[in-house]
Amino acid sequence: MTSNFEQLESELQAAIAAAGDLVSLEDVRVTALGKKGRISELMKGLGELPPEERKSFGQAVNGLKERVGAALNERKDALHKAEMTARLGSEQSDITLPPRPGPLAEGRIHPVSQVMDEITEIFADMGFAIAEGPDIETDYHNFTALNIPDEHPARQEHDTFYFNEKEDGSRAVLRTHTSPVQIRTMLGSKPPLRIIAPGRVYRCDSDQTHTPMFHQVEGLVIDEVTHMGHLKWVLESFAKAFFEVDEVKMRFRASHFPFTEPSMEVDIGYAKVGDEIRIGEGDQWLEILGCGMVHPNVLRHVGYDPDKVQGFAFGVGIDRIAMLKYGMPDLRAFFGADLRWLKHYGFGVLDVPTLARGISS
Ligand code: 2U9
Repeated sequence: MTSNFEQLESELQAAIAAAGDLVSLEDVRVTALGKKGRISELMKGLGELPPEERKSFGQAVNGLKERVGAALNERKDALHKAEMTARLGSEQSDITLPPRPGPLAEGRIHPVSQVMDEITEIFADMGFAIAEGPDIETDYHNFTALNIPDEHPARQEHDTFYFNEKEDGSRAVLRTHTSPVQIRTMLGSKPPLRIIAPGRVYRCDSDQTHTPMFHQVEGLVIDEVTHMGHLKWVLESFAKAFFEVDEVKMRFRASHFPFTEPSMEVDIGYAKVGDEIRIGEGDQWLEILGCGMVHPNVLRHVGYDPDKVQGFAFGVGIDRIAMLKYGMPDLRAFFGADLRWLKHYGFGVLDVPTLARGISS
């Protein structure tokens, strides 16, 4: 009996060692341990043995089963490993290659989104937080809190889209500027504040340079010491970073807005060379934004004490500076959903603007 067992064991061990892949190893397992396998068959003879031999026979079969099982597992692990090593050797990938162009490569980022990302990147680098608010506003947040009371001419100048009157006589509006976002932020927090509010705004106006929906980014800084020198530095740094030039000429012209005092409109110097506009050189002027020191009445409306805190604000038309920077002549094309236009002026999805890489490359 013992030699039969030894014979069977060495046969099975040899078959296990000879199995060159997982499929042949499985065949060996079935031959040895399957329901009708050679070791299982041995067990069936147990009942025919005299009772005194059954115990040692059973122990011998179980020992054989265990050793063959362990050898099978060991061989299985070794084959797995070999298979994996072979795959890793044959399926090499070069992780330095650029991503394969898939459907994403076909898509384009709209120039307005790109310019918004560029602007937020520049101001985030200067320590500004991004604030957001609703497109549908109350009359209070859009006008009254900004020192534009009822009957103020600015209400007409803004060409407001009004909603129907509610039962209590109030009327919601589509925000005409992003300034209500700053009002909401001030109402909800204490100074110091340093925020920008990018987003959509709406005015009932439509021609070659105006669309009923357009985009703005406004900024607001409030603390105890901020003055016009800071305002000029921030705007100059912004203009240099945005137009990607080392020097920029800026001109601050006195203006009037109800929410700032004093108020200014800001022009940057440019030269026209052929059809091209070169920012930072030449002696022509282009208006790019409005700004000023926040009006004390605005501070009072949000519960700030104008004798303790002050600050500056500015507003930039995103669509307009996008046209300037990327040479897009017609504002209406921005919202025409023409794929050929988007292919021409749009940006690759992976070209995320960062200051480190160059804001628009
Ligand atoms: C608060 C206080 C003051 C935001 C400002 C301007 C000047 C401005 C225009 C630029 C181009 C609008 O899109 S545009 O036509 N904006 O000239 N905006 S100061 O002043 C604020 C905002 C919020 C609480």
